[in-house]
Amino acid sequence: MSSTHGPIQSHDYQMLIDGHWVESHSGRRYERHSPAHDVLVGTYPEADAKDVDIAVAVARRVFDESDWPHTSGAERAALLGKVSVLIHENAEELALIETLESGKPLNQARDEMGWTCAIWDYAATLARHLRGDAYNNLGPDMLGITVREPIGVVGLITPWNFPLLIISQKLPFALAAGCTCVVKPSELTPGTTLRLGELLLQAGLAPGVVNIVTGFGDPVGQRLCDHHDVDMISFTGSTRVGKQVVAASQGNLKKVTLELGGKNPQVLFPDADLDAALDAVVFGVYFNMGECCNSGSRLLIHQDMADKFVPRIIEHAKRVKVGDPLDPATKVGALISDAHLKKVMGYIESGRKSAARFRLGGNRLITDKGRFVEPTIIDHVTADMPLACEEVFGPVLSVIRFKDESEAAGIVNSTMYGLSAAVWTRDLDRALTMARRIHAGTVWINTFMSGPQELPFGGYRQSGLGRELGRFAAEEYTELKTIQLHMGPRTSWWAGLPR
Ligand code: TXE
Repeated sequence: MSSTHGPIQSHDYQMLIDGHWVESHSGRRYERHSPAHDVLVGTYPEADAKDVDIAVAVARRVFDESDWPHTSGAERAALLGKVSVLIHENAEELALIETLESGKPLNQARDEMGWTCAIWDYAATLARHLRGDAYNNLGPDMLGITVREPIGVVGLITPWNFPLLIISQKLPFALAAGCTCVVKPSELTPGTTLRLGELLLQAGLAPGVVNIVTGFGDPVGQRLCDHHDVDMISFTGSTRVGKQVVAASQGNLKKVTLELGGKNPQVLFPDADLDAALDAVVFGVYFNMGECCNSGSRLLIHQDMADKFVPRIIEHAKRVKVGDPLDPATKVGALISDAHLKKVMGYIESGRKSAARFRLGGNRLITDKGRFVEPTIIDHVTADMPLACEEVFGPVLSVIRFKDESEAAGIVNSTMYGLSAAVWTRDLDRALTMARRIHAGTVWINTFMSGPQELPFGGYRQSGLGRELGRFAAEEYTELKTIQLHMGPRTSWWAGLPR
């Protein structure tokens, strides 16, 4: 098949274990077809538990026996910086792989490459600043020191919606800390993670520090989570699987960090800059086809403005071009898979059976290939409906009306999630009061989904555990050790006891 971008080519990948590109031990492979074009775009080794065991054994040996965990922060920073340069140099190829495997617009994938480089650069700065502390206030004969040590072997499990960006929210920080890693990308989108493996070796990373195993959630991800030689799992994906990861971690009480789903509201008051809010509402819900943990899938709008403002949103949303992700004008590409399309359409159908009103879209686009859903706006959704409290992960906006701040805060906090939210108002008191009442890891005021690397990211409640990015991001991958130094004669245990 050919497209506006030329013929689409498939690539046969191998997995990375101990610096070698290998097949799975069974020799089995699986295929990926572009969800937008229905053509073969990649084949990959289909690993199982035995392949995971081999990769973990390598990561364990390299952590326990090699120099890697003891390299200086400066050396690790230099390596991370080189990787950033290599991602930049290969950005066009990486963006194309992402688009073909995921269905996301190519122009957006190109932007993501820039954001990815910025994360690797930021992690490089943290590598040089990881440090402990000293306690000089423990009395004349005692000095206390704390040191940060890499936690050990880390399993990194990633989803399909932002394959390279999400592994880059984990891997450079684990490397900054001196860990060794076994990476398991989503079975749907492993291409850029495997290409990243090549770039890591090209940048000079020692064999076995990063190993990449391709295959399905169970057995590959499951085995990684069960494994007693893995010291930590960092997982991004569904809340359902996040809970399985926590359950599996009990075997050896490994550390777990989780970045899970969200049902993120944008709360709109009449005094807001409405032009800015309009753009952010449409961007917030349709960006990456709505397949985004931060997707602004709920619009909470003040009842006094709803009847006038919702039609403006509809007009704006009608301009969002849906279709071939290789077309530079496309803003909404294909959904990731048939199963996911079914899930999204299921939520849309649940809306049709309710008292909610469809204002835009609500259908699968009729195309001869691919899986596309119209930008959809459903009005008069109420807080009890699945459309108001469950993660649709598609281009579907649920509009909920509220009468005052208290009611808005109650609706915002009424789901099991707590990832992010936005508040739109020019009233500073109202903005800060709302920001403090909202149970979410990030609250944007008068903007949406902006994420500088300096700011931590993660969820309250069932949206996750722990934080990514920010100045503590590398510390997540460390243990804190206390060292106590005693000076001079030590008081004997026997002193003062009757003889
Ligand atoms: O996620 P899964 P899926 C949400 C979104 C979406 C839903 C399902 O609502 O519709 O999750 O998506 C691996 N042990 N998010 O099915 O299954 C799997 O192979 C260990 C939100 O893709 O959670 C993949 O690598 N790992 C999210 C990763 O987990 C297992 C992004 C995520 O897959 C496993 C994606 C197991 N037992 C979906 N089973 C976000 N936070 O952005 C699967 N995996």
